[in-house]
Amino acid sequence: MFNLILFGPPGSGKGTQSEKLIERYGLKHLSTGDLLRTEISRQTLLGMEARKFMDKGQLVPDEVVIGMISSALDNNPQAKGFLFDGFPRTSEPAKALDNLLEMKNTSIGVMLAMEVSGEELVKRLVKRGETSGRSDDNNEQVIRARITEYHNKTAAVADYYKDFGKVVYVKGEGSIDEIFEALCREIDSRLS
Ligand code: B4P
Repeated sequence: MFNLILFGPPGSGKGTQSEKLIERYGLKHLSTGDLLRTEISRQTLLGMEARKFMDKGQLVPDEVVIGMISSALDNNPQAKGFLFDGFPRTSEPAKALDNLLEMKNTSIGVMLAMEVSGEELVKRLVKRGETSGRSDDNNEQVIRARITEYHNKTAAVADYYKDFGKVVYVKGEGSIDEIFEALCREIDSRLS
């Protein structure tokens, strides 16, 4: 089993690259953003609670996302590996994820961290907001709050994996295909 984390600030291209990576490597895609948006569209209690945070550009509480990921792992016993997109975003879920994977006799193979400048992130998300219908994309103040939240709370998650020698930084600016090939080179060097 090969598990990887695609890491980076909001708008760095995690969702975009995940779609291509799961196709090439046959991994199961677990995007906490997508899982939360599904809960919101179904108007579940979890979704209603999550929405209060997401609409302000804040992170959803740890226990909510840990519970969601735990169920997703249990619901996919046949997976060849998992691609975690947008999870973990704080250190507590990072430790919880390690424990959950250990129970399945597996672990994180690599964290691929995409680096994109702040102004490019805002530009991409404002543009996506013109068509996405996402309430967290259609207001520049909320977009900037998400980026601040990333620097204050999420960026440190890379330090946690750095201690295990598992972090690789990849430039997240350039064409989608160029970035994809750079990510694949890193994965291939760990699979061979
Ligand atoms: P997410 O859904 O995870 O999404 P994201 O960070 O906004 O975007 P992503 O990096 O996937 O960018 P994308 O490929 O779409 O999070 C949304 C919210 O959910 C969070 O703010 C938080 O509230 C909550 N949440 C999610 N997970 C959580 C967790 N674990 N814990 C707590 N809360 C959580 O790309 C963005 C745009 O750029 C697209 O329009 C794309 O077309 C464009 N783009 C991509 N690559 C490009 C390139 N190379 N050049 C130009 N444009 C590019």
